[in-house]
Amino acid sequence: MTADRSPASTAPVKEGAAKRPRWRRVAIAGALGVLVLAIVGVAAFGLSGGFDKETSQRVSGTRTQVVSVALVDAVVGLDVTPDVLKVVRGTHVVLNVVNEGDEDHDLAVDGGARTSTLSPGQSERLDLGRVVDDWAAWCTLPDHKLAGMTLDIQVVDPSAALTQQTHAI
Ligand SMILES: [Cu+2]
Repeated sequence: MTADRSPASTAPVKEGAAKRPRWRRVAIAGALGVLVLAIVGVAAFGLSGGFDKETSQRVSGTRTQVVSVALVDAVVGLDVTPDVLKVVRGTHVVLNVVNEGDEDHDLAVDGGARTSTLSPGQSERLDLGRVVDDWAAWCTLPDHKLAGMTLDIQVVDPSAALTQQTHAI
């Protein structure tokens, strides 16, 4: 009983009382740190397009090139895959537009062909003819373009390496 009243036993109580605010400061700092990391993480995630990867595809050839274009919404968010289609000047391109999403989408080429509104699973081909100009294409459903449902069609000139490749074939 007397041992409990000794200074030695009261000292840890004081120490504990002094430690409490420090523990709280550490906890608050830790929580803030986690919050900052979470915000930075979400921002980076958003800037990088979420789960979506910026995909680019290049097509060329003397014959008509059929390019699969996926309209997606689940998991990755509203997107068109590929995001960028590089077409070697003069290549005849047909887009095989497939709605792989869970809601209606379409694809309209600026001043050109456009698909009808496609239900999930539906597809439609768009014949772009011989591509000699850059074109933008997007989903015309409300806010879908803004949310990232765009396809950039860029005309590129054949590189030496590609010409070699064509000769090899
Ligand atoms: Cu859409």
